[in-house]
Amino acid sequence: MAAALMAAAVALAAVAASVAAQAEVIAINDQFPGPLLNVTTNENVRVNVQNNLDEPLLITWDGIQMRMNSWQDGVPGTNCPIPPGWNWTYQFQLKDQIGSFFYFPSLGLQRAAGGYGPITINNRAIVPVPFDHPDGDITLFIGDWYTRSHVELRNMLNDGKDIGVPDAILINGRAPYRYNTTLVPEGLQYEIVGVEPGKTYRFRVHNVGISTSLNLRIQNHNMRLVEAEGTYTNQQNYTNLDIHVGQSYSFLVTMDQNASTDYYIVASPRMNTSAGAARPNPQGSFHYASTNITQTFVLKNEAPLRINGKSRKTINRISYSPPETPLRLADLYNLTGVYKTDFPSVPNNEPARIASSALNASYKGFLEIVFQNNETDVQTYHLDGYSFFVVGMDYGEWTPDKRSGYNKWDAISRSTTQVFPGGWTAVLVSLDNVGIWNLRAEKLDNWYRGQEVYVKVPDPLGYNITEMIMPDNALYCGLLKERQQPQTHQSNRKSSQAAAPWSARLLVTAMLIIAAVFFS
Ligand SMILES: *[C@@H]1O[C@H](CO)[C@@H](O)[C@H](O)[C@H]1NC(C)=O
Ligand SMILES: *[C@@H]1O[C@H](CO)[C@@H](O)[C@H](O)[C@H]1NC(C)=O
Ligand SMILES: *[C@@H]1O[C@H](CO)[C@@H](O)[C@H](O)[C@H]1NC(C)=O
Ligand SMILES: *[C@@H]1O[C@H](CO)[C@@H](O)[C@H](O)[C@H]1NC(C)=O
Ligand SMILES: *[C@@H]1O[C@H](CO)[C@@H](O)[C@H](O)[C@H]1NC(C)=O
Ligand SMILES: *[C@@H]1O[C@H](CO)[C@@H](O)[C@H](O)[C@H]1NC(C)=O
Ligand SMILES: *[C@@H]1O[C@H](CO)[C@@H](O)[C@H](O)[C@H]1NC(C)=O
Ligand SMILES: *[C@@H]1O[C@H](CO)[C@@H](O)[C@H](O)[C@H]1NC(C)=O
Ligand SMILES: *[C@@H]1O[C@H](CO)[C@@H](O)[C@H](O)[C@H]1NC(C)=O
Ligand SMILES: *[C@@H]1O[C@H](CO)[C@@H](O)[C@H](O)[C@H]1NC(C)=O
Ligand SMILES: *[C@H]1O[C@H](CO)[C@@H](O)[C@H](O)[C@H]1NC(C)=O
Repeated sequence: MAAALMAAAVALAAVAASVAAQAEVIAINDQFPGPLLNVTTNENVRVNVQNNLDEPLLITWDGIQMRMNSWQDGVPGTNCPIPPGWNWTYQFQLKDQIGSFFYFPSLGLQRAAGGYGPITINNRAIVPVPFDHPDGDITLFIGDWYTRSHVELRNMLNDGKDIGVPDAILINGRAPYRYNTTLVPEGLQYEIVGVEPGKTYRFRVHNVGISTSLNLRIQNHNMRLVEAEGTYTNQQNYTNLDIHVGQSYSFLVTMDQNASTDYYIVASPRMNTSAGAARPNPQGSFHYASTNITQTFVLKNEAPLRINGKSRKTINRISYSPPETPLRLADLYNLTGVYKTDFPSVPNNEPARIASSALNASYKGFLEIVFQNNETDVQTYHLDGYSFFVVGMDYGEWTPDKRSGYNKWDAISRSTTQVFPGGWTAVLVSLDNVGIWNLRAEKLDNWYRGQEVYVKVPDPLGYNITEMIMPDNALYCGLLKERQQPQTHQSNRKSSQAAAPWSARLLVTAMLIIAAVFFS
């Protein structure tokens, strides 16, 4: 007999009813969540993205490092948006990475409508994994959900309004199980995960929501944490774990309970979190503690500030505004005036302003970033192009003497970290990846309102030596739009039949067709 795990995402108020109504979501190859990109370390990946939305699109690869190749990062600082009806082929190598990641649309709050899917990078067969091969692999996307469309949410933010509280928590795009007949209306489709007694499964869990930290548990089952965003951890057991927006974890779960009943998988909102979250430890590799810090950025976020009558989010009083010309392209074409590398590296009390400003970092340096959260809710920050060592976290104001309390031995290396309310988080980054890299708030509404900055890591040797050259198919826009050749395209939903997933081992090829579909 096989027990089932039922996703009992907790409904947030009695509004789950609206989830039952058909919602327009961004689907990939007609799927929501999108298809798995199942790849192996060092493989070359080619993904053709066909944009069948009626708005511009970029897909970004959360946690994939794009070594020396920010051209493929899929954020507006490095790539021109793929116009509606056009397709664009991403091509990159998965250098030395393993683990559980995800892709998502990076523009205009589109992730609030879906458009995300899993990326699994497997070890090469000869590389040992620090646990027995699990009997199965299960991906869970958890996240809050608004019944308003991403366009409505975007308009609210543009008008300076708050988007309010979410309407539901979804697991794998599905509504909650009817755990309470008052809270959850009947007839909703919920997620069921079929499992067999005695077997051990690897659960890869991603919080792809907009703004809510979630607590995950599997009724009566132990969750053994084994991976956080590409790093194997010291294996610790949890009955539940907080997963903040944008974070990814893998757990091993053994089906050791009575198989004659089903068990809930519960993702419930954490409105008020404590620092008692996971402090996982990696299998140590890089000796970060013996390296001297060469540069420090202290980045402080504050409650939304009004700038030009609009409610904006800031870091060090700058609310980022993406220029129409990607920063990386502006540099390549020697265009001045597109952005400045004058982002303040420490907090200040200047009047808040909207600007296209980047942080200047030096290649081969060893960077300390301190995130200071001056707000009353948890923040999460993600850095593209790197993983960083999370060496310290505490309440109160960071001061240089806090360095003496850093974890110098076994800090976790990951790409997304939480920063607790009124607290700080310190991370160390070895700047070994040339390019222009997005450092962003993972909470979508904050990100959209300017809580991000690009970190420029220039190559002192120049273009085409350490850094890869611009790909032939790069799109042009903004000040460079005259260079863009028109694209002939066949935009049709039928082409999703052609979505051949994987072919050769070394060159993994995928086609992602992004479209808005009605999903019930
Ligand atoms: C992913 O690829 C690995 C290695 O090739 C394979 O063992 C595994 O079965 C694949 N998983 C899925 C879900 O296709
Ligand atoms: C269902 O939720 C309602 C509203 O929160 C609550 O009053 C009720 O006790 C719950 N029912 C059960 C069986 O938990
Ligand atoms: C975690 O639980 C498993 C059984 O599920 C046990 O074998 C293991 O020793 C536990 N690990 C720790 C660190 O407690
Ligand atoms: C499993 O649960 C069923 C129903 O509650 C019960 O009859 C059975 O004895 C239980 N089995 C074990 C091994 O506990
Ligand atoms: C770090 O700085 C200390 C003191 O300035 C110096 O003695 C040490 O050699 C440096 N370490 C490295 C790895 O450069
Ligand atoms: C930009 O400037 C560099 C250095 O002066 C020069 O080598 C390069 O050709 C220029 N690029 C363009 C596109 O003009
Ligand atoms: C940025 O850093 C590079 C290399 O470290 C340096 O050459 C350049 O002058 C810096 N630019 C600014 C504006 O600080
Ligand atoms: C925000 O910063 C001010 C000034 O440093 C400080 O007084 C206040 O306690 C901070 N609030 C939080 C929540 O961090
Ligand atoms: C890049 O370098 C390679 C090898 O030196 C050379 O063949 C190629 O023409 C260069 N490409 C560009 C765009 O500079
Ligand atoms: C993608 O664009 C290329 C180049 O413009 C074109 O040849 C191809 O037909 C397009 N593919 C689809 C599916 O539209
Ligand atoms: C959570 O919120 C409650 C009241 O809303 C407050 O008393 C408490 O200090 C908060 N805890 C944290 C860790 O922010």
